[in-house]
Amino acid sequence: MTVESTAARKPRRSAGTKSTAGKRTTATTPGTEPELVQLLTPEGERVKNAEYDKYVAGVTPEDLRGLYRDMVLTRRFDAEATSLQRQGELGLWASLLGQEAAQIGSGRALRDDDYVFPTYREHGVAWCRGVDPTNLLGMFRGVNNGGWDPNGNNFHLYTIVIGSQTLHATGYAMGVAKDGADSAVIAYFGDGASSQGDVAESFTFSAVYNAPVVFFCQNNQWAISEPTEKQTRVPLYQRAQGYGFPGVRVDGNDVLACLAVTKWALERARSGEGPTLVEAFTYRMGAHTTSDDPTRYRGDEERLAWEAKDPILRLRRFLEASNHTDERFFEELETESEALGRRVREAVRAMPDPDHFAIFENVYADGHALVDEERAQFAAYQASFADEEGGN
Ligand SMILES: Cc1ncc(C[n+]2csc(CCOP(=O)(O)OP(=O)(O)O)c2C)c(N)n1
Ligand SMILES: [Mg+2]
Repeated sequence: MTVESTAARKPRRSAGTKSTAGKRTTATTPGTEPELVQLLTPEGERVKNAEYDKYVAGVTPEDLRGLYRDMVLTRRFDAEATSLQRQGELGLWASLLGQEAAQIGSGRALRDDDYVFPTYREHGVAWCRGVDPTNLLGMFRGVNNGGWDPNGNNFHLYTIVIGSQTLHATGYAMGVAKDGADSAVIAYFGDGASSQGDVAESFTFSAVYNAPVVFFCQNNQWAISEPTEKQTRVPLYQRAQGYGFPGVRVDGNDVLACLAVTKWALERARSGEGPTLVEAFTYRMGAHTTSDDPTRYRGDEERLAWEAKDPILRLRRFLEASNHTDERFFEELETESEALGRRVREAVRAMPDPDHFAIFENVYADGHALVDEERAQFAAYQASFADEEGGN
């Protein structure tokens, strides 16, 4: 399976809108628009796809309800986290609003023994891996140094240094191959990260060493205030061609298509066919983080156009149209959502402040003179507040 040479330079907004139901989708012909794997239209209609249908052939109505539940609960958790930041309970929050299908579809394609290297926005994938959501909030509250044991759920700690986790994933995948295991590794990153040297290096290494890794790029159209056209002159998935592995663009707001394409890519990895680049074409519906104000650099029409392609709405339409569910399911889910919101809210407020000196204990195994000096300086700084209070 190959990706042919680059497509014409199209304006960003026209790209990625053309569905390829029933057609071979991984190749593009020069001069044509980038193609997009889609199994569910925004209206919730199931479209056939000769290449990818088989990867979701075993999906039952119960599985579909499960995917819907995952997306709804993830969105509810995310909204609660945004509110908690606004109430001063978290230092910062990076919302995944709009990216639920990309994360739940790819997250549910994974096996337990696969290993995930996320960015800082993969709350939906963390959910699929069984990481307790309150652990994510502890990190954004600044009361833990990461929040979970990466090996507990094969879900690495969040990485803020843009793109660096693709190298960690590649090295890990090379190790998996050396061990002779048939697990796969998946690295999440953004459209902005695709410009980083680390990502280019991981593409080269993974291709040359045939590493069992899936590069899952959520192209949410923005890297803080920079649009995707500032990152690339070709559709991102076509970058893979230059490295010698396949790339595919999937509708990132279609949970079924994300599930199918990721399963395909993981199977390639498991069977020794090496890396794959998946570009999930989606949209960051909220701010970059709670420190950002997107009204400074983008207009409402764009957001409204993407709201019409909402990932949760389209699956709901499909579930209703195919009689796979009833009103009770939605009501119960609403109750469950509210309970989740309450649980994380209470958990965050009850989190104890960490011991301020603990951070000095984890720098070197056997201590270090410089760290001792810094600890002493910090102790004096803290003591200065006590003096002030005493003096007043
Ligand atoms: C190496 C590095 N450079 C810059 C930053 C600052 N920074 C944080 S997020 C971000 C944009 C990332 O955009 P993208 O990769 O598209 O991911 P998204 O936030 O859209 O999910 C930047 C530049 C950083 N964290 N690390
Ligand atoms: Mg982005």
